[in-house]
Amino acid sequence: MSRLFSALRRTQQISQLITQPRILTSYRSSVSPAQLRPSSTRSMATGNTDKITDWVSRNDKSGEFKRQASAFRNWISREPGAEFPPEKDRYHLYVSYACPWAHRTLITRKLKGLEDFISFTSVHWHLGEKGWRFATADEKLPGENTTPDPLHSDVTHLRDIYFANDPDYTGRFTVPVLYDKKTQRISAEIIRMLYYEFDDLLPSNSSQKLLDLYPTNLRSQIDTSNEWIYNDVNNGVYKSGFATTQEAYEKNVTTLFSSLDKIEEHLQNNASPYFFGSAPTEADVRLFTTIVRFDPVYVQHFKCNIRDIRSGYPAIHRWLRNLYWDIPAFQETTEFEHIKFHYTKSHTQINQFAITPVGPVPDILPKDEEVRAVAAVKR
Ligand SMILES: N[C@@H](CCC(=O)N[C@@H](CS)C(=O)NCC(=O)O)C(=O)O
Repeated sequence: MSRLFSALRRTQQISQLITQPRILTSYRSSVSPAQLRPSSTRSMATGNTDKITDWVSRNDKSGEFKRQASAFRNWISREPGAEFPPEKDRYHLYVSYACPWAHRTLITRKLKGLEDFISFTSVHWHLGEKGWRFATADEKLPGENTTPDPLHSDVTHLRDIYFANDPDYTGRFTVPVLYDKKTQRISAEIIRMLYYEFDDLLPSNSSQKLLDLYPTNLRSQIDTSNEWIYNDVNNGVYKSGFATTQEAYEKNVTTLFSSLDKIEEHLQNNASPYFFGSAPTEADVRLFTTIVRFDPVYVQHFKCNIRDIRSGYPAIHRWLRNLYWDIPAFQETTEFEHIKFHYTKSHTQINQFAITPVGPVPDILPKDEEVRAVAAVKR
């Protein structure tokens, strides 16, 4: 298995080299925590001259949001002699409960039973001028571990961790980040490392160890669906919502809904509660974090309102609720207050007065309840 995995990684790295030529040259040696610079000494909001709300570059006439590729892709590996071996208490995840990409890492960590091996902190839901900040000691926010940075008492913002890793970093300061306490290096390429690399530390035959989120027989289907689901759905909601021209918005919102139609059809014909096969896989994890945010946020905030999930997509709605209500890793990592407040109160270029809409109520429906129109048809 591990040989297969490293072959897979090599293929991945090669494709990354083709699509993201900058990333492998951006590694820099680590800086000691003592060299962490307080964020107040930096004047810029993103490590470059962009404002935090400049999601679409001001020079980009297309009006389209283009998500930055992760810059740091260090890899935990159980291969002998690996630079980043799996070890208990060595790695710390920095996440935001609001962010779908970070949410994937929390779900995977729980599904794989890695709670005792990898610690985590969630930042405050507000993304301000200096990026993500940690909650202060007297702020009581919902969600486990929404606290000051437990590793560096002088650090107030996530960007300080980025600058410690690379003082010349010029990108955005995104979550999730996996931090190596031993070398102070970071990685933003996370979920797949958690699938197998820690397996030797897990009790043999535990259900978490046996859970294979990327099974060999489903890999090509998962990879193919990842490609269009990432572009059209996971990122499609952002491309719709951050568009700064009518054309860019309409192009992306129609693509998003054609892809949701395609997913609906796939799930309608699916006897299992999971996207592929008879157990959860990466495909469920990756799609869930977008769909669970869809009705509470994306419909109104990102103008993804051709349909909503609860009244327009019965098969997606069923799939979503099965994961949320039946598998604790999905429910226990979903924090609706972080999700709703983050988008509506941070994106002031979209929502000037930072008012958070009250509905829909509830954030997610119980399995045996439907919106009135759907219930009326069923009766
Ligand atoms: N590197 C991630 C993307 C992560 C990402 O874009 N995170 C967003 C939140 S959902 C973030 O932290 N944004 C802060 C910023 O851009 O300033 C990936 O592609 O896997």
